Amino acid sequence: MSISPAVAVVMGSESDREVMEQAARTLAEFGVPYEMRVISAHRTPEKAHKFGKNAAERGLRVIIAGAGKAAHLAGVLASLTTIPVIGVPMTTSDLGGLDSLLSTVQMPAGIPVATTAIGSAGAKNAALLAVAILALSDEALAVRLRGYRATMREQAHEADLRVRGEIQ
Ligand code: RP5
Repeated sequence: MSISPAVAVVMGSESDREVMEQAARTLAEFGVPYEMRVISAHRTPEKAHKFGKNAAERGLRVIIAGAGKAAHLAGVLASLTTIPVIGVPMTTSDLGGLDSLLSTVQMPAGIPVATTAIGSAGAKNAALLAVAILALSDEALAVRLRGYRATMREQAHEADLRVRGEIQ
């Protein structure tokens, strides 16, 4: 029996896949069941509508939506569900992702989209934010998240010692 996904990692195009894999890898690291989908707000609007409408009853708890350029995917999905939507703006060749960032972050009042940094760092942080949301009602996951932060803190401390020449 397959475990039903708690998080959906949705992207507007397969060209977003490499970046959005970063979100998927991070969710996998934390043992969070997820699904990956290519759903476009403008190329497959009916599919986007159906996906957003059915998200909650399918048991999804968080949607991560990555898109580029006129990046309305996260906003469209957020308009169709009350589960939290995290938008990841893709880097673009013409405008460096500023187009995606503004399209994702500038939601008018009423329908929120939690927007991350542009590109891979944003995809990773979207997954970590999804983990933090799920960890509110999952103590085992909260313990893993605290462990992740502790490891990061330790690595940063070691880097400090290295640049100060105190360790190799
Ligand atoms: C958006 O347009 C996608 O999210 C992608 O980032 C961008 C370009 O898509 P392709 O033309 O590469 O399919 O819908």
